[in-house]
Amino acid sequence: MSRKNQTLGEFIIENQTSFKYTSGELSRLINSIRLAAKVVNHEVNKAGLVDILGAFGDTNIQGEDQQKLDVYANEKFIQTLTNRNIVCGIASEEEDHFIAINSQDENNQNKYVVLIDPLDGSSNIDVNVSVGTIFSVFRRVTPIGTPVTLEDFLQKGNQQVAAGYIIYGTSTMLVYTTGAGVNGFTLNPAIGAFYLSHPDMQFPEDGNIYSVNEGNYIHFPQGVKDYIKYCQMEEGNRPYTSRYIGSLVSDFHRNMIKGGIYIYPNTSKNPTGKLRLLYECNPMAFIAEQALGKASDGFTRILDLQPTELHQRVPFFCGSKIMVEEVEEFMQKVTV
Ligand code: AHM
Ligand code: MG
Repeated sequence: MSRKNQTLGEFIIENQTSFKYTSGELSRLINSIRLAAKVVNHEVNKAGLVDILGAFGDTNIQGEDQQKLDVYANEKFIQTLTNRNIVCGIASEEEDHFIAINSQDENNQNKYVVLIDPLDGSSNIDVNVSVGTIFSVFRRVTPIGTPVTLEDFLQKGNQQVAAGYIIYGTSTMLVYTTGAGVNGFTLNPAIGAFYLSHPDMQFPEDGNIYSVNEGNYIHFPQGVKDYIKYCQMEEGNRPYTSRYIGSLVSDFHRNMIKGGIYIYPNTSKNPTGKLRLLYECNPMAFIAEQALGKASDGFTRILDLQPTELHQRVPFFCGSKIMVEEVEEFMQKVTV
């Protein structure tokens, strides 16, 4: 059972046997993510001190500016997972295509693929606001010892074996699940160790925080417009409080602790939404459900969506169970 003040290393060892496919491989994978997180954390923390800010002059497949730290974080996570020979494939929000690892080596017996958003919310770096890393882990579906294919990455979210995020905030935390609840670990920077600070994290069943970029209101579907008016109405525990950082990991983390809902709907500008199913929505949905919350695209459970492409975007409604169910009702009432 989990104990406060346990280090992440101890926790991983202690809980390894409770994982149904126990072979140590997943534990090594989480360990590598822990290591890369510390390296990226070091760099993120000194972002204000060194001349590392500003656009890299490159754009990713979605046509967005990449910041230098995005590139750095992307490299560090890929390098760590590749060098330690732990996974057979990686897909990253910052890479156009998935990466097959040791695909020529038929002795490569690794069975996991990782999908990662190395530095989410990176437009916040320049203004000293929290950013995060999000990761998602699947068992490959193609035979072990053969090169991975797209099929290994386009699995439904309900097949995830682990997912987590790192939040580079006032403290740096690593929060993850392997399908048996959600645990949060806080980095003690003096020692360089993550300690179990938030065992068995759970969303309050209901909440009073709504997090949405209301500046896009005019472009929202009618169901979301109606829901926002409902949030602002004086009745029961309403009006709710509006809190929006614009950094998914931070908004999600706050809402999981305090009770709330995060919304990024489809808009007339982004008809399929902004967030990526594979790198952002699936892992956050898995964590949300493991923390007794809910995640939906307004109509369907996120984890039941069949991905069709690596960089697919979906509308995202995620948070306290009752709040997500309420917004789904509003979405389903209107079809426009
Ligand atoms: P990114 O992957 O380009 O960083 O974008 C994802 C981020 C989320 O962290 C955040 O919730 C959202 O985009 C904010 O978008 P907007 O500025 O449109 O409100
Ligand atoms: Mg992102």
